[in-house]
Amino acid sequence: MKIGLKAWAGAMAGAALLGTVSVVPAHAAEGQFESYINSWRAGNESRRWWDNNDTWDYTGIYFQGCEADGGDGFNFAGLRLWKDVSGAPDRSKGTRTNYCGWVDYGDPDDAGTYYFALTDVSSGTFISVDYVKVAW
Ligand SMILES: [Ca+2]
Repeated sequence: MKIGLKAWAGAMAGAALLGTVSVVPAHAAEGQFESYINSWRAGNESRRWWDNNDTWDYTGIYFQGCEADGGDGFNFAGLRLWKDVSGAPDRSKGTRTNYCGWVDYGDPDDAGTYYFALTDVSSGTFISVDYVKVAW
């Protein structure tokens, strides 16, 4: 009986760890950078990054410490992932709604230069984010 309880406790600890991983990938992704956002409005674009597609890592964007100038404060931000294609229209890799946390776009499985753009501000016109982490 004691062995059974220990096994259960171990399984719960594992579940708790998995819960943490699903919020922010804890393992080393193929690449990542940390930044912040100061007074962005819809249409603003992030810095570019190169994804060599060496791994199956999801591309994700993490926000922490979010503010908006609307009366309701920060509700959410629409974020579109783009592949920068020279000499042709950039390729959309999907839009996600970030509620001041982690959003992911799966694995683009497509080497190239990427960036994200703010498509929608739910409250007001400008948003600021104290801590931004992008991983791919
Ligand atoms: Ca990949």
